Amino acid sequence: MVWSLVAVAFWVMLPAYVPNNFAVLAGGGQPIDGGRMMGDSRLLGDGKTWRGTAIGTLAGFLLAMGLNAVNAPASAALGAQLPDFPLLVAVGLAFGAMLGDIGASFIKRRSGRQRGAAFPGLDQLDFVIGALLLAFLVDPTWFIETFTIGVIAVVLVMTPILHVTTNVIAYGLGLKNEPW
Ligand code: CTP
Ligand code: K
Ligand code: MG
Repeated sequence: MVWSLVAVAFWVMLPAYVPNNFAVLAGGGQPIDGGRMMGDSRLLGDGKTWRGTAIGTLAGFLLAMGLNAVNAPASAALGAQLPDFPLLVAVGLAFGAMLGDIGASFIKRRSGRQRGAAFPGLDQLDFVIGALLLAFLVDPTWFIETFTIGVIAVVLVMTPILHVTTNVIAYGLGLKNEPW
């Protein structure tokens, strides 16, 4: 029971987990805010780029399509009925994750935090909020069937743990400037 909740939660969030990691790998180029300021701070900052956002979204979408292709054997192997990703949901989860991260940068700049500064709590869950919100907006029926209270509870506990772990690894490998 708990195992199948964990399996479903991890599976369903994978297309929202990978965009940020791919954005880190792909980042660079034109910032989304084009250098614009709001008051004394940048609107978003140099850490949110068009390229990172586009490649991150594409990676999450393609991963969802890949997961759909292996759903049956994976469900059998894990002993859980894993969800399929409708096209719009796949886009919603991936792009929503990027939007959540961008929204967090907006909030960080308004609260005087420079690019790269940590905002514990927000850093770990911004992309989850964005992904869930956009998935709900594009397909409420799928969302309500898939994101039961149990799945959401597991996602909220599991995500910060995974996020901290992957970022520490990315920092250790020299891919990221800060371990958060
Ligand atoms: N990145 C990107 N585009 C995005 C998100 C991330 O290009 N939409 C890249 C940037 O190179 C960024 C790196 O991934 O510096 C790390 O992402 P993140 O930690 O989210 O950004 P920060 O640089 O920490 O900036 P912020 O303080 O605004 O979160
Ligand atoms: K971030
Ligand atoms: Mg950061």
